[in-house]
Amino acid sequence: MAGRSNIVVSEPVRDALAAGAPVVALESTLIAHGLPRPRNREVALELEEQARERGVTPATIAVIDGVPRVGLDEPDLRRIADDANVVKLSVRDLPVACATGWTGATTVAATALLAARVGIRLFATGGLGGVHRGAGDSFDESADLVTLSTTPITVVSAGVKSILDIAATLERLETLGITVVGYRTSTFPGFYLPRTTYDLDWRVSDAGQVAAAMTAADTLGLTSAIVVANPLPADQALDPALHDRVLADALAWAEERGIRGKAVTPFLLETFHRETGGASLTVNINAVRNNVAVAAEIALAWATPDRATPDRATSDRATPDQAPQP
Ligand code: PSU
Ligand code: MN
Repeated sequence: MAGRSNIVVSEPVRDALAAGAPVVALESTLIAHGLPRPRNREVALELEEQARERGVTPATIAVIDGVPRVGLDEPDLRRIADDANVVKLSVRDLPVACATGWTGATTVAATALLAARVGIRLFATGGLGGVHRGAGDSFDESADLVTLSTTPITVVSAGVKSILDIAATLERLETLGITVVGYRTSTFPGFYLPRTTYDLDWRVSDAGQVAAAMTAADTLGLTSAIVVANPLPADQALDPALHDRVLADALAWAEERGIRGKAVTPFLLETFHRETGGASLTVNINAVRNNVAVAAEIALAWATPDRATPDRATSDRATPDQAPQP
């Protein structure tokens, strides 16, 4: 089986990386287990197209027949979207999937790891995994967090979904040394809703500032991720009353049915899509699209040879959000 676990980089992605051209990684669990078929396949293709239209090479990542692939061709992308046997792979699953020739979709954790291994610096997703409600008893915290603490990649997400314990997730991001910046916001976004009640320490006003922070992180020798929290525009949000009702039901049903482990997140997402009559699905897709747009902007800024350095960015500094002075 030697060689099975070598990461295979598609030709367009390899060429872009070799040329220093902008590349954005895309995850496949969101396609296989986060969105319903057949809409998921259209979204997978649309997201790639959206990156290309901006002059950025998309690299959707998955494990196909035991081979970790960075950049999927269309048949593989379709397979990830259409095939109900595609499993959900976090980092700890990768060795076994590779050894046994399995096909699976990669979570934020596994996608970030594979992307960083081949030198990709930008990654767009929907929402990160995080600390689940009741984690004090269940210990259910996504491996996304711990992987991002040791993976040098910039992840654009619309925050985390309210299915999680948002406050605990933010605390863990802090403990794990993961940099978090609000993209044109000082408030952590709530995925379906543009804002939560949680303030962020840092806000950035453009893609160049994120690229400058990446440069600074490299200079400092940091090997942790930067999370760019990118809120959905207010007019695209889910109705808050509908959101609250469905959230309460979804959490109660997960508990009643004893849903555990890696099944929890897909169960909650599917329940949301069904119980909102598809409204949460539209919001979800819009959020991912927004994140691809911002990740593409940052990738372009990062690939520009004269990108802002931390020194040169001083005229337009990222602003620490300070408590009002007495
Ligand atoms: N959160 C979402 N949508 C998703 C996921 C998370 O809003 O599709 C997916 C991502 O792939 C993420 C994974 O990495 O679920 C986290 O799963 P778990 O909670 O089992 O670690
Ligand atoms: Mn979990």
